[in-house]
Amino acid sequence: MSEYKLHCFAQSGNSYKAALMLNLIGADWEPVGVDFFAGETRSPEFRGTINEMGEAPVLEHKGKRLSQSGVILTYLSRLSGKFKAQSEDDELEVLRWILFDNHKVTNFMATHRFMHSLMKGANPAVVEFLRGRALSNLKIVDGHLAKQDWLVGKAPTIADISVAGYIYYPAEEHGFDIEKDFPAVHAWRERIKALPGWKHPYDLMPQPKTAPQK
Ligand SMILES: N[C@@H](CCC(=O)N[C@@H](CS)C(=O)NCC(=O)O)C(=O)O
Repeated sequence: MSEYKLHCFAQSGNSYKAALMLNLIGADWEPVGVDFFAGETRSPEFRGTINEMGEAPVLEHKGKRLSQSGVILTYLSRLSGKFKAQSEDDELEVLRWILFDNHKVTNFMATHRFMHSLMKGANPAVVEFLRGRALSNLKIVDGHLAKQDWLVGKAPTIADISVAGYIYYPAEEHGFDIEKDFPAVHAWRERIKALPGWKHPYDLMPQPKTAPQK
């Protein structure tokens, strides 16, 4: 039996943050597939036994069950000593970027991608609004990364892993030309890709039993 179990599914960039971290630190882990498109995260069973918040990822380790990718990343970084901030000030910076990621970068990129390419019948005005929000937040990240190689300090941290959750999915899914419109984000995602243990989300996590509707 593996040391860590991660409840996740291939299309989930939030799950990817945790899966990628597990792979980058060389952890002994296995995925437990979540049938998201069949509504598993909304089921009473999932909410009652796996995560009351109704979300993937969920990490199981030594009797603990953790959700929220930022919490999982922090936990794995503490245990492994890897991808940590190098000072107390940088620790706050890491937290600042993880919160910004959850609220602004991932939130809008993921919701836009879902409505743009993974569900049927989305309202075009809503999709356009989400696209604008995602673009303006990516621009902020691009501006920061034009000045430095990593989001915080001089080495990769869990802040980078968090913000990178959705940037490796195919362009036709998220709808952005990252290489052309966000060159600093593109160069940074190539740096992350070069880290030992990096894998694409579709090679790291299981496809749900039920396919997206679109
Ligand atoms: N802030 C959470 C977000 C998790 C999240 O939204 N997960 C999505 C999949 S990417 C989910 O499970 N959504 C379930 C639902 O909306 O029913 C995290 O970082 O873990």
